[in-house]
Amino acid sequence: MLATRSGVLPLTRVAVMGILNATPDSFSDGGEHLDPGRAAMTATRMVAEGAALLDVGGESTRPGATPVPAAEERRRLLPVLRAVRAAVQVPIAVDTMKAEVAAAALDAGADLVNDVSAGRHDPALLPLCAAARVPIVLMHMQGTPATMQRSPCYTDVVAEVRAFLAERAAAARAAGVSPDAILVDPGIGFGKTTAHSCALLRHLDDVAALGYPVVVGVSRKGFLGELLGGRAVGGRLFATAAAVTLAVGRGARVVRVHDVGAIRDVVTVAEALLGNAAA
Ligand code: PMM
Repeated sequence: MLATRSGVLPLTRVAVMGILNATPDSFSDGGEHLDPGRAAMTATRMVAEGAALLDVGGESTRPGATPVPAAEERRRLLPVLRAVRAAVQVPIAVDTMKAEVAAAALDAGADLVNDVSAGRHDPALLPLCAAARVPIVLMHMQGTPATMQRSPCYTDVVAEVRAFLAERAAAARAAGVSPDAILVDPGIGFGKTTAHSCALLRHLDDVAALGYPVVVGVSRKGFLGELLGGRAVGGRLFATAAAVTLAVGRGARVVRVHDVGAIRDVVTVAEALLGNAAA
């Protein structure tokens, strides 16, 4: 169960998190949602299609992306966030590594923080989440978005990601974040080869065994394109569906996706096949 200011997500069923990037350069929806009115329309559609929560970000973390100053991130994010907040009632996560941006987003109506650096980029972020009593997603990444895909290297990717997430969850708790307010994410594609991403999905149950709800983001990602011989971003929906099905089978509780309607169906059927009680 995940308690937020905009309501409780039981997480007895897998929650679909709809992605809204208020960025000019995200790898798959870059530029689409910089306009607040358009973003609000997309948010409304995603909720109608079954999104239990949304993820709004103002800084692209695609491989090779250059960092965005906090002022620019706020300038992109806040008008979109306010419009989305006015349009929908589901919990909204703010996808940021910066405490300053997260604080402004929480003021503008965000309910939780999604930090791809797991609190390492900005030491003020975990204390902020603790003080504001908001949940946080802690994601694994090797390196930084600018460099992470140059030469990802692990001895045992599953054990290392799991140990990292355990350490970051302990850091969050030490900063005062409630254990019930922590989610973990193996960071598919963040400093990982295709083989690393596949191994993490295959052994996602090892990550789930940490005891925190697991968030997984596979939607339209590069490893799926590589598995399909270099398929472009727009042709990766069925690949996303396959990866989501496996992730649900291995214990994911939240799936972060662009194509909410299609993936909501995928999750519903996957849960029924698995015999998940509430499906
Ligand atoms: N992936 C992206 C951005 N933020 N956050 C979490 N928790 N997990 C992810 O896998 C993740 C993320 C990059 O994908 P996008 O450009 O489609 O947003």
